[in-house]
Amino acid sequence: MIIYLDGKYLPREQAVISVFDHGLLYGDGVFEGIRAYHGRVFKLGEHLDRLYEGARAICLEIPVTKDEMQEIVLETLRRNNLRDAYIRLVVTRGVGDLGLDPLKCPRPTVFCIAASIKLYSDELYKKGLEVITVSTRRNIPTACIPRVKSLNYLNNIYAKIEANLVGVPEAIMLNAEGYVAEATGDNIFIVKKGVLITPPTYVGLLEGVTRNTVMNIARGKGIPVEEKVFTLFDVYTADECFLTGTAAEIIPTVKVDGRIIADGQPGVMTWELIEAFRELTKVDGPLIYPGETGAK
Ligand code: PXG
Repeated sequence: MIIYLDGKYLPREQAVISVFDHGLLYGDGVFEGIRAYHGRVFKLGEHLDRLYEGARAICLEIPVTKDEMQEIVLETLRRNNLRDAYIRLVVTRGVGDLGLDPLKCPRPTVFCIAASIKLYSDELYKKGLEVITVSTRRNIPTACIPRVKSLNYLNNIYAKIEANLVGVPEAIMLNAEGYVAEATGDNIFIVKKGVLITPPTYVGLLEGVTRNTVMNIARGKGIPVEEKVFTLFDVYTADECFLTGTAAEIIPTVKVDGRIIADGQPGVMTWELIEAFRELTKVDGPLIYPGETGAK
């Protein structure tokens, strides 16, 4: 495995960073999880936009341009001979002293890992997921800003631990007011009377690239889409429910807090969106190996 780290492509054993890196000491930094499908990097522009916006919000100046970063992602994939992959792109505040002041960190650390991916099983997509709501609330937008995909994931990890403890793979998190926000690493959608509904970003959530893609696909199909605040009541009484994220793509959710959603089967609209999403992964994004046509 070859990893990009601060200007170099290094074997895995040599791709190491300092114990004084503030990404490690304080979770000070931003990251992206990106997928490559069929020799193309899906929604790469959208992921890079989010990375650079998050960096700007935390006053972190990324030492490479967006174009250079795109090339870093593509070259890391090429060096690892990958066409289908999960890509982790990370920019930390860099090495500083033991104080938390970011001004003491002269140079951000940039690294990119490309690996093959572990997925939810095909069976889980057919059967649908069981999730619970957890007591850990999503970060309030006036504290650790949920729209920044920062290295501070402890709050979501608390939620994941609660899910692990009862043996379900994901957890729904509410915001401080009790409105549905998202899952620990996925956004949430419900379908009610033919309308596709997801919480607006001001509820306090990450504006997922998959979330936006799904809303665009739905609008293109003439499905009414609403960004609307809702509660667990709306989830329990939904006609369909699913989660979206780069890793999970679109995963039907059929049981929430022990309540069976509708008839307990993945919904018709959910499947329609999954199929359209999978088609889009064949044609969207820059080619990793120029001259190829993408989908085999
Ligand atoms: N909400 C949160 C809190 C996330 O971390 C998403 C939504 C979905 O966003 P995208 O852009 O991927 O549609 C995420 C992203 C994992 C893992 O291993 C998942 C994320 C981040 C880090 C790890 O499951 N999800």
